[in-house]
Amino acid sequence: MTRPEQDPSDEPDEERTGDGPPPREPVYGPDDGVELPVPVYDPTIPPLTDPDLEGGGESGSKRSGFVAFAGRPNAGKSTLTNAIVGAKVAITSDKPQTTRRAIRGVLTRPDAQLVIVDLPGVQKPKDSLTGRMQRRVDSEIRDADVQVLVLNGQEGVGPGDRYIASQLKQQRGTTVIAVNKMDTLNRAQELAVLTAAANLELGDDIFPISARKGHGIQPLLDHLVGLLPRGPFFFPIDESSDQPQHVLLAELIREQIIRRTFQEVPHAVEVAIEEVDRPGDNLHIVLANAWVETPSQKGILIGAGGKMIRNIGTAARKELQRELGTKVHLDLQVKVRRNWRSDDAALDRLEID
Ligand SMILES: Nc1nc2c(ncn2[C@@H]2O[C@H](COP(=O)(O)OP(=O)(O)O)[C@@H](O)[C@H]2O)c(=O)[nH]1
Ligand SMILES: [Mg+2]
Repeated sequence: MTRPEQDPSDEPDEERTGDGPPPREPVYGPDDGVELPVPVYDPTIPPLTDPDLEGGGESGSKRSGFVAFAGRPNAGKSTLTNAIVGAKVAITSDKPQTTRRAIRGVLTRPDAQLVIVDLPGVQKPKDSLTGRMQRRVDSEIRDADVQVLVLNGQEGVGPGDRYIASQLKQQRGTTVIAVNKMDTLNRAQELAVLTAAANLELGDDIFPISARKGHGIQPLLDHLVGLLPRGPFFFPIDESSDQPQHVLLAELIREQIIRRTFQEVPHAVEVAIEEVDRPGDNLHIVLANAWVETPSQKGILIGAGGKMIRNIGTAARKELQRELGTKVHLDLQVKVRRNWRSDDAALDRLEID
């Protein structure tokens, strides 16, 4: 198999990382490794066999709609999305800008289809990338049937949350508050953050949860379903996300990069899948490029003696294997493209709109 022609505008500054010595096992941090969300809904009870469900029944008994997650970066919106959907549809990390696209996660149960819109954290735009992200956040919040303000219980309620709350008050939909990371709080802190959440005056629907541990999700979910309008389903019942496969695979690789790098690198990295081949039943070959903005960022990503990129490759390969259900050979190259975050053509190609 040959690698496709490189875009001539790319700088010839690249590094092969797919070959070479066998990768060593990575050292996992607390946030690393193959991490499966806690499923909160068991789709086997009762089975979804009603033909009326497939493609969306018209019978008036079912509810269906869009629920947008708003909140500061790091509040746990993507973790909560995965917990509700019961599959890893969104990547997570403690770095801002982990979520760049509006991802739809779909939960179908016999009585309802809930489409979660997981959004980037609300922030001040500073380049084309963050400008696009913010416009998308605004329009998705406007279009949703229900908005959930996800608060970071560990950090408490701050000016950023008050700003988002003021935006949400202007929306037509119902707003619900989820106070996340309750697993990190003692009684007094719980009380303080729930009081601060109530003072945002977004209504009485405040749910203390732990997205990571799966605590408190079911009551939140039942409440959200009750707020959805009646109507046919929007997605096939076996679909858990609207993301094309190549985008999800690229995101899984980017997750491993941002979890292992610091300072500017997590913001500067984007991953694009160039090719996915399946030469045998039990093997996928994935060719991917990791874009950074400067040679020094590239140096950080490669690491001393290529150690960093080998660790990233090993961890990413495990994620891809879990997702694809086969063995995976991952060929990951690091490339420099200056200012891709301000380059609209690059953002279009990366499908960030
Ligand atoms: N302790 C704790 N950590 C959480 C919880 N939910 C999310 N996190 C962590 O918070 C960080 C940010 O989560 P993420 O879902 O990416 O936040 P987002 O930026 O709002 O999408 C990650 O490191 C998560 O593992 C939780 O309920 N408890
Ligand atoms: Mg996120």
